[in-house]
Amino acid sequence: MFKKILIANRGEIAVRVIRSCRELDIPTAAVYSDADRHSLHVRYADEAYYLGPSKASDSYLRGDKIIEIALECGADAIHPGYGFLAERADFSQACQESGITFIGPKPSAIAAMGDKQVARNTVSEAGVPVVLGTEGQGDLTDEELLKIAPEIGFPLLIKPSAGGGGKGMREVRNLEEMPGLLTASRREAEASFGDGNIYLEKLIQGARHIEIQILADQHGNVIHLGERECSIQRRHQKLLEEAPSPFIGENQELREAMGAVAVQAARAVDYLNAGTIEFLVDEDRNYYFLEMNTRLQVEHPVTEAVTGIDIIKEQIRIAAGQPLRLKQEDIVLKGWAMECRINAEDPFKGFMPSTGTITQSLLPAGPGIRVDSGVYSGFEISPYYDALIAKLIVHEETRNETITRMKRALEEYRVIGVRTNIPFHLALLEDPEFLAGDFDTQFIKDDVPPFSGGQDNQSLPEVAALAAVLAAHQKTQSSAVLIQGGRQATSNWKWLGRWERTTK
Ligand code: MV4
Repeated sequence: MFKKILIANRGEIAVRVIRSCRELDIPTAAVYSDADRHSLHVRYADEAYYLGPSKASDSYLRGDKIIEIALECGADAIHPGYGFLAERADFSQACQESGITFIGPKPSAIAAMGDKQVARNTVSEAGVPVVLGTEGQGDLTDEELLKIAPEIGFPLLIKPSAGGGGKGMREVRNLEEMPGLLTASRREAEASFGDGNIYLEKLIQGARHIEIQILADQHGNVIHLGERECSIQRRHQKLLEEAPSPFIGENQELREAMGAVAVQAARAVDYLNAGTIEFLVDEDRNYYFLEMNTRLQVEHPVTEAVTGIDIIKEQIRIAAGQPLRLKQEDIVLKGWAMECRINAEDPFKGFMPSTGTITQSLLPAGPGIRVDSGVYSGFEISPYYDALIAKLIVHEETRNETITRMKRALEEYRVIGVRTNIPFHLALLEDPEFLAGDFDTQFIKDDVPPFSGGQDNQSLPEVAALAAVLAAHQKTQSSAVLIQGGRQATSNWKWLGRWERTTK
């Protein structure tokens, strides 16, 4: 086993990794930037080393400096978490060359899946279904793409090879508008990724985003841990995830088929460690490989809840060369889990980031509740990193019971000092279509009130219902903010309780 693990990340995920290391009795080293001097991951780790200024490019993206620190402090492994250096083949390579174990896949697998065209070709050759498009044709010019487009058919999507996360993607409805969209997509891809290559795919309408968690060890064992439903997104940012998917539900046959295909896709790139295969699933239950995330994912806890597996411990054991102790038939899904991402942002103002000091953070608790938080009362949220401050994960027997428990937990949750998206989640959990499990990736339409900001829309009945929930919660939050000042912090609870009893 490793002598010491350096965690090349920050926030809730760094804390999460430290917890698993503790339970495995492995000492931890944290790294931090100026803005993170007082962060939770720095407090929880056995040692902490300063990286540099707050900007990610001067701190958490400094792979050279991180490897230097690891060598100096005697860490023999690095856990990258998600984001930052997690999917950089060159960083995985540099670790290897320095004699440090990168807790993740090999550089070759990261690179193969990082190029979306290479990924499509590779998995498609291994028999994995992909959406009809330009696979197997290499990088094409605009002239060639315009010629192929009618064969694929409209509407279609232009996607950047180096993409992911929807950046540079363009929807094309007809040949006439295509030349301009090709230019725009290439320009955005070049600016975002330094790679202007693009390819085409037929647009799948009304699709869900369902992903399969994979574990692969160094002894040729590859298993899957079932699916996660990730269709609830806004501008390609996931907001709520659940396991299992209500679309798959009791359909064990579909789950096993998608799981087997995900294992095939992982094997096609000689995958190692934890990874996720993303699928688009259409209304007729056809599923298509979208991309593979060669890292631990934000939403991994919902899979942990329904499988009972600590995915990070498994990652560490795999990286240390241990064989998986679980076989596919040992994986049994139990109950239902849901995760709400708690972001410091204002859902009433176009989800604008909200920064400042969290004067009070009161976490929900009780049966089936898990909060993975990177903040605490007194913590200052800086504008340098993403808005995720915590993940609220709930586990219960059925989907309905999970939703009831999640609503209870969200109502218990108090964050004072910054705005959060808790009211958004409360409203979502009242939505009839969400409750029925009837939604796709277009479900959150941010051009529609009440989340569009500003416009008056109270005349629409469904929007009025949403707005009522929001208003109630917003009032409790603003009253809490009103009374936050000075030394009165301890009386906030009482005050709030009294306020709620008299006004609700
Ligand atoms: C698609 C698609 C429909 N058809 N590809 C968005 C991000 C990138 N990973 C791929 N994405 C999509 N690719 C075809 N052929 C719809 C999306 C998509 C989407 C996918 C997953 C989750 C949320 C999404 C939101 C909008 C569009």
